[in-house]
Amino acid sequence: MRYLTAGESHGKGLVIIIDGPPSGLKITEEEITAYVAERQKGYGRGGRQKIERDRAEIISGVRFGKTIGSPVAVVIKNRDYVNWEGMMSVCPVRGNVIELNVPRPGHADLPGGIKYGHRDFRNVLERASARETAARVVAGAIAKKILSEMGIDILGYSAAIGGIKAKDHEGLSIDAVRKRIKDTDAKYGADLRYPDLKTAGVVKNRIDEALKEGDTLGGIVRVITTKIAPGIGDYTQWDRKLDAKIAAALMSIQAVKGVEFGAGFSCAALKGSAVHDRIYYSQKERHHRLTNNAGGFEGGMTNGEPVSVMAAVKPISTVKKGMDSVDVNTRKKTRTVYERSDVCAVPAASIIAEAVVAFELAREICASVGGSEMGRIKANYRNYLKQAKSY
Ligand code: EPS
Repeated sequence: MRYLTAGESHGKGLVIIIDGPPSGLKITEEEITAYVAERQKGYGRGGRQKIERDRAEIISGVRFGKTIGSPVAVVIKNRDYVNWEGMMSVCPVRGNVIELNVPRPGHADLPGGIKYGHRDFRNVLERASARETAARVVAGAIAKKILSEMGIDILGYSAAIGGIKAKDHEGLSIDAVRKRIKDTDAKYGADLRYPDLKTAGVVKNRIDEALKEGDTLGGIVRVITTKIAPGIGDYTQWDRKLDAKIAAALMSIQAVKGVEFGAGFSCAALKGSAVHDRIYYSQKERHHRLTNNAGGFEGGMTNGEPVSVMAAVKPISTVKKGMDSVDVNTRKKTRTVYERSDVCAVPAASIIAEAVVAFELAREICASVGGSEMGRIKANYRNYLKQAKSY
């Protein structure tokens, strides 16, 4: 399984082609749309999400509610396109175009302009925009269904926003984290996807402050799963390591600047005996661990424990109060231009992270146990799990 996306943020829409999905997977436009709509939420989003009502239209690969094994193509139309037709037209006739010649620090503008020879940075920013992730979440919707067929649950959430870290969530089960998020969001009337009632109020205030100051905030997103069969991924070649593929998928999300598994960077300061997850055996649980500093991976393979991975999301680079930059035509020092943007997109990033991790896991499990049809993959996975348990 693999996918490619296309589409500009203010163009006609987004397209995704998921190549090589298993056949026999039940999936509907409504299910994909519901997941894609989750990504649109999040306290701190800007005016754009009031315009868009992302709806997934399946173009191919699904018949009578089930995948048939051929590529699944999905389109999400941009409702905002009607306001941008003149600026974004595909026709050779130029509308009344206001060029953007001042690159924003932190965005793809300057290196993208140099690479593709554009001085109007709209040609870069339209594709570099995180709007593209709506399409990637479609792939995540399909991957999540595959995982659920195998009894694997996955959750992405905000572990920190604007420097405030959620407390005591690391050891909780997926269901317990979900409950905390629900309680927090209900209490504060805000979609923060943040599992700490005590500090959620401070987070909300911090987003409000950043909005008033014309600034932006980042944070940390965390993705956790239930237990996965050991040995998915491979240690025998560098590009077969599943944790590396997951890290690459997370790094490819707009604004992500760091990835860590389990205890991650904090391991570097500890002694080996304090880091490595001791191995135990019992008749009921077979080989198992009582800690998960490895984040579910050893040697690039799942080790039978839940996957636990975090990604650092930098603050959005479209800053309302402006930043120092240079007009690439006049070469004069100036301030960046502000059109519109989000103040904080960490809750949305947690859905995107969940989606891309789900895709890497589903792809690897399908390839690992073999089979092009969902029933066979499910049976193969169950059989593999049984063998791994009896090892
Ligand atoms: C983005 C800028 C904003 C965000 C956008 C990502 O869009 P606009 O310029 O239209 O206000 O809202 O994200 C989305 C549209 C989305 O659906 O997530 C950027 O520059 O990356």
